[in-house]
Amino acid sequence: MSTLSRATIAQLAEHLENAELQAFDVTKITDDYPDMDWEDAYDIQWEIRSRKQARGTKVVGLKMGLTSYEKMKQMGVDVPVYAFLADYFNVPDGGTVKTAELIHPKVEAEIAIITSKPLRGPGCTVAHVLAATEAVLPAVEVIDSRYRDFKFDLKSVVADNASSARFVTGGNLKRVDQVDMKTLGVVMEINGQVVATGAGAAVLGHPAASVAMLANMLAERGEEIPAGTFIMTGGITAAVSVKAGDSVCVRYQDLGSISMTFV
Ligand code: 0L1
Ligand code: MG
Repeated sequence: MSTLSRATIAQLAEHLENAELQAFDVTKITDDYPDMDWEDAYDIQWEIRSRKQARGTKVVGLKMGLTSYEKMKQMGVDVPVYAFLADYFNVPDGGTVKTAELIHPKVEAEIAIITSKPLRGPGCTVAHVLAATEAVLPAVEVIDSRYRDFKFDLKSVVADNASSARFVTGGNLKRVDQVDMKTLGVVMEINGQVVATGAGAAVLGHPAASVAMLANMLAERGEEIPAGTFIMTGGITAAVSVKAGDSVCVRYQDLGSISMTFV
């Protein structure tokens, strides 16, 4: 049940989207709207999505966030969230990320999938996800909360499209039966130094569990995951801050590597 009026949802969506587009930080929106609920938070996120689509931006995928215990501990929260990926978030592998367009970027190593069939909850399980996975591929997310010093609560994060900002994908695409997503290892390097390591199981025990949760969360709004959807399943490690001049390379067991430079 929503608590905010349509006008307030529209105004908060504009406020947060402006912060994203113009790279300025804001205070968490629950400071002004302490009674807002989960439906309000997702209503604001979906309104941001509609604003972008009305301007011709394409939605090119979905993501889950806060799916690893390390990440939940880092941010002091305890429930995963979902968000959408816009076409202009995508940076080519080996490309540059412009820090002037961002506030305080951090990078996360993730495993992504592409679905072959629609997935609809409630009751979507790892088994359904594995049977509907066309391909597994690596992805690195650049998150950039619009909230000052990454100080937020979960509802504020959801409204802010779960800090989505940029992502890079590439590497080697594998069929689901060619990789074990659970034991798949990743090594993140910044300027040649290893800064984080992990395995797919960090993501809710299995990255496919994250996709199942996404289908079940979307079902609460009567939505499904369409066939052919690119989905980033969530950071395997805690997020690592980056600055202009940094080179990031993430090496994935069986899936190759992904790199980018921050300028
Ligand atoms: O992709 C993510 O895990 C982002 C979650 C949002 C919270 C954050 O900014 O860390
Ligand atoms: Mg992420």
